[in-house]
Amino acid sequence: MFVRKKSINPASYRASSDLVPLVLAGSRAAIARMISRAEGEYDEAAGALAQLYRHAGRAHVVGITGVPGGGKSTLISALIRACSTGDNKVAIVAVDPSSPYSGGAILGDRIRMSDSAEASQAFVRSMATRGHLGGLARATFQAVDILDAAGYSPIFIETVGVGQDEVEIMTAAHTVVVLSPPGLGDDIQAIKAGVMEIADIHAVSKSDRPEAAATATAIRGMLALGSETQRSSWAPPVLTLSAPSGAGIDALKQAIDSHLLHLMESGEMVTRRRAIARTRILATINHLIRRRFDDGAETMATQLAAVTERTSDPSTAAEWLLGLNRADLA
Ligand SMILES: Nc1nc2c(ncn2[C@@H]2O[C@H](COP(=O)(O)OP(=O)(O)O)[C@@H](O)[C@H]2O)c(=O)[nH]1
Ligand SMILES: [Mg+2]
Repeated sequence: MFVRKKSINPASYRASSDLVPLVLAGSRAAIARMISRAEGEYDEAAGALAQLYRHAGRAHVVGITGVPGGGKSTLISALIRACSTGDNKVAIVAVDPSSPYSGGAILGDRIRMSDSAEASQAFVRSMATRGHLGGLARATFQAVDILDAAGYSPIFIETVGVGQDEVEIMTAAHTVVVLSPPGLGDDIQAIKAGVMEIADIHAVSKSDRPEAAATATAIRGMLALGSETQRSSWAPPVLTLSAPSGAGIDALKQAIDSHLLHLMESGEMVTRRRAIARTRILATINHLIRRRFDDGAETMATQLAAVTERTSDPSTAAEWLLGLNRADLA
């Protein structure tokens, strides 16, 4: 059922199980290799990933989402500097294909320019967003596990808040920051439909621009409308910031820390961990099923033809492919 996506050079290949102790010891090279194997869906890596999952669970996972160009990458660069204190090892997983982190190089330069030795130790990884069949969320979660097991915390995940995978990825974060640039106007409604309700913290970027205050007010107004249906005792704050000047960065860091404290003290962390586990199991089921019924699969090809020609229908075809009969579905 599993197809190995990449060929492996046996001479230089190090078994994934041998990488596990190296990842746990914090080897950057081993971490990078493990993430590539998760991304490439190497069958051989499955056992090692399962082991690493069991070692993970200590990191604070912070999702940062919002429209492209909103300032997420710039903000994360500033947050890394703010979070890289003492023994903290900070990591970033960028799922935004337009992100200037590509390969980590650009962000690495920005961080190096910051003259902070700790910040230059941050681990930056961009996930390949092409060629995944519902597997992007899964590979991203696994990358977070690997970094978590290696002792990184906080781990920031950057996604553009569109697409099902991106929203799904955010549901696996402990704290979600939705970043909105100023002057979105009616677009606020568009964001609201997608990611607004998953925000634990709202931030308006580019507060150096005059429209920033009005955007913050619009978001506060929207939150006030929805506050009656709020499920948590946490009221999402609305902050404004300007990452290049550093204005508002400390306040955002404090809000992120307060949210973690709130999750721990209120007991909501338990429910959230359960919700994350659920999302991950369902994402894996989705991924495995889609892989099994890839267009190339012969059984799928037959059903595709029948449904296209209307000699069958989508429900009958799906049930047949899953090996279900009507009685199972009752
Ligand atoms: N004026 C201003 N520009 C900003 C600010 N933050 C980011 N930018 C600019 O906005 C553009 C997009 O930023 P980027 O971080 O790549 O956005 P992303 O697509 O959300 O990751 C870049 O040209 C940044 O330099 C800010 O606080 N003020
Ligand atoms: Mg970006």
